[in-house]
Amino acid sequence: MADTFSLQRVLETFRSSLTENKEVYIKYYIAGWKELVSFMNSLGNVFSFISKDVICKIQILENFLSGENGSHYVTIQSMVKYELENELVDLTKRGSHPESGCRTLLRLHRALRWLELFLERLRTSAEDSKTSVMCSDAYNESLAQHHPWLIRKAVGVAFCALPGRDTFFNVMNAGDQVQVVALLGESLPLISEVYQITEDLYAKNNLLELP
Ligand code: 1Q0
Repeated sequence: MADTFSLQRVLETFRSSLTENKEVYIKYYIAGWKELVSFMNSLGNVFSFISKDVICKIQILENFLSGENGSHYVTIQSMVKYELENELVDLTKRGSHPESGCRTLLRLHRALRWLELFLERLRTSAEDSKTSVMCSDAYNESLAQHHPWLIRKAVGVAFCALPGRDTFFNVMNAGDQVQVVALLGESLPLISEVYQITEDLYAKNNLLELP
């Protein structure tokens, strides 16, 4: 992973995450999140409680991937099948498998919806739009529904520390604003596709509310 964030690289990792028959490689899904974390870290310490949580979840999934049962964790589809068949998921309340791959990935999956909503707002925003408003609107429509009051408050505080729209466009390292908007237009369908495939898989297996 290079030091400077680039939207292009995020796009490439999410593109690589789709297999020919539309399964999702966990390795690349995680790589996409790592890029986003490196971006978030560059925004300052206010965001470290968020990036710590994401890093922790990435680590759990990486441990599965490099562990003795790693071959079952190649795609999200194979992970779901393996963990369900072997009763490795706490389905209704936390018990003997509090950190299953399925519940861990679900948290990132919900956050991917936030990212999709936020980037779509950014793509279509006017020059004077506020990133904090775009971020919190996207958050309230997605992740907030899964977070308790205290976290929602802390997240609200962090949003106030977000840099402005121009800075966001610059750090994406994808050229001028017209080029960034074009690249966002190219990235979003991919992110949506990865999101939707995961969403359908989790819905089909009744996994959308894992504790
Ligand atoms: C750039 C601004 C970042 C704004 C992030 C918005 C989402 C905030 C949510 C943060 C909650 C973190 C605190 C911990 C919560 C956990 O309790 C919760 C549930 O886990 P668990 O184990 O207790 O059941 N965890 C989560 O819900 C996971 C949350 C992950 C949030 C990931 C946000 C990652 C953002 C990355 C930077 C995106 C930059 C976008 C623009 C870049 C251009 C492509």
